[in-house]
Amino acid sequence: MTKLAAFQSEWLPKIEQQLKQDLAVASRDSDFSEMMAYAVLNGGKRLRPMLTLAVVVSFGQKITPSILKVATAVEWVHAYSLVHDDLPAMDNDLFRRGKPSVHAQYGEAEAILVGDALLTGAFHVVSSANSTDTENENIAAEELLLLSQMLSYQAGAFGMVIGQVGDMKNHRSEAKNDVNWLLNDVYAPKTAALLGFSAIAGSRLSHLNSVADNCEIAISTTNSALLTFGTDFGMAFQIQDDLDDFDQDNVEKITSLPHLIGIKAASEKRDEYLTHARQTLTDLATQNLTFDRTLLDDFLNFIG
Ligand code: GRG
Repeated sequence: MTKLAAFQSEWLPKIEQQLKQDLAVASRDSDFSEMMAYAVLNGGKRLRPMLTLAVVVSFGQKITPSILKVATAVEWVHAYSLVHDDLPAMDNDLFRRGKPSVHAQYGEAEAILVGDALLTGAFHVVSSANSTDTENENIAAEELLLLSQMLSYQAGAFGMVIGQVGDMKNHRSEAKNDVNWLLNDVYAPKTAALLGFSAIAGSRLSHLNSVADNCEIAISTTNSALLTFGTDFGMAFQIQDDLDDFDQDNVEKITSLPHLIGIKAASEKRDEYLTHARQTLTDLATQNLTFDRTLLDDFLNFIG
């Protein structure tokens, strides 16, 4: 069993439980809460919250109830993006994770509203992450504010949303369709930004109490290294997703990296991101004696 598999069997049920608990009271209307829960509790891998928690553990820190709650907020954002991405005006997908997509199940207007509520709800999750029964382990209010700011940056018009805008241009052939544009203006914001948030959130949450006995500049260097790690992981993850979906005969779908440069070159590009991410872990392990890279290495091995 890899370290990641053991970690997953311990933490996946806890992530699911946290999501379930928060979604049960997500709306004053129980039918609408049920729709929100349908969008989230349908078998996702929970890669993003798992990455946050894995980073915390890699720095030898304990996952407190507040940290677990913050880690799940990004899953609300991710779920909203999938609900809206499946809408007729976007990808028009009738199925998601093997079940009818939210608009197929409940209607288009409902799906728009479910997405809206999940996105706004994510910020409620972050801002109310502190648990009253573990007051001594609470996260400082300024830290929660900073994490909210980072999440909105990575999810919104500087991140995932603008990546989706790029993707739409791509489909309408308004885009330049060159490799750098696809990587930097579509893949990086659309997919890698949220994974970058997950990783830097884990780093920030691991260093909550260490400013006093560490140097602040070392902590901020570590935080940016984790942002880089999460972003590289996200880029490799997106390229792998494209390679898995690649269909040589489907000329309509000309918008992915393998279509632009072929399977071999796209695989090499994926490996470049993975190599860079491994180098980041090597640097972190050299600079930070408490850092154990094995769990994060397993995340990279999961891709290739
Ligand atoms: C609608 C604003 C807006 C954005 C949509 C995320 C996204 C942008 C679209 C989803 C389609 C897609 C192929 C995105 C690329 C990232 C990706 C591979 C998402 C799937 O993520 P997983 O594998 O999904 O983590 P699960 O189901 O495991 O949660």
